[in-house]
Amino acid sequence: MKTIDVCLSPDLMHLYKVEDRTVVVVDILRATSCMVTAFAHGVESITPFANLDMCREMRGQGYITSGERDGKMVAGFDKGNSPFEYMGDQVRGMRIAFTTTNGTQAIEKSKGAKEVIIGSFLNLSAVAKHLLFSDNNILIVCAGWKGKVNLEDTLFAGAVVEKLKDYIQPDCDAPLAAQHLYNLAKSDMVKFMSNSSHVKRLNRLNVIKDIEFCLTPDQYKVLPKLNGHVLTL
Ligand code: 3SL
Repeated sequence: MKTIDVCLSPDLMHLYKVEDRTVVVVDILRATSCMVTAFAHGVESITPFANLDMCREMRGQGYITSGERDGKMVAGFDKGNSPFEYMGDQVRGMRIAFTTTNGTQAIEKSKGAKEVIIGSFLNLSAVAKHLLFSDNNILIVCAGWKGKVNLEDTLFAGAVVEKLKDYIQPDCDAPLAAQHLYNLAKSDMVKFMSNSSHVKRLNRLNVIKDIEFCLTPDQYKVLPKLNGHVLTL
């Protein structure tokens, strides 16, 4: 039986061997939710950057620049980090250079994996289906917040474990903890999340509708994958 593990913070990546695994990178609030939304609305590619200045340099090269630092849109960038900025025809056919406080850092640390895919509640079933039919062992990498563990990414990891529980073997206790947490939260994830640190942070920035949307499962069927340094479908 293939195995699943959950890396609860990118700062713990040194504990995991990724060469033989499919890595699912998740940053529910809000980087990977934005990426999934953008692909569902026809974006051509997203190039993730850990470094802000490298991302900014792409602006004159046929890319739109997107992302945030500490939740706020970067001055001079074209777009911020709300999924509602990546809907409709506003991104169709575009190439996006994207940098965020945690999400794109987690992608950077996952390079070197056999396969890197992008997960969110918005494409939860597409992620689970892909993992089910792949032979690779699985590692879910939670973006967290500046090295600290967060609830929302852990809940997503738990949702994947719950969906695949009859077909996978947990590698340690993190998948089991995440699964228990998800089962406690699943009947009302918005309520469960109301005291979480990032929800409080985002509430201060007035983005309540982003939180509700990002916690809604299965809005889209797309599955972004990393090819070299670029995310495509
Ligand atoms: O850290 C990230 O990658 C972001 O998703 C954080 S925020 O939701 O935009 O604050």
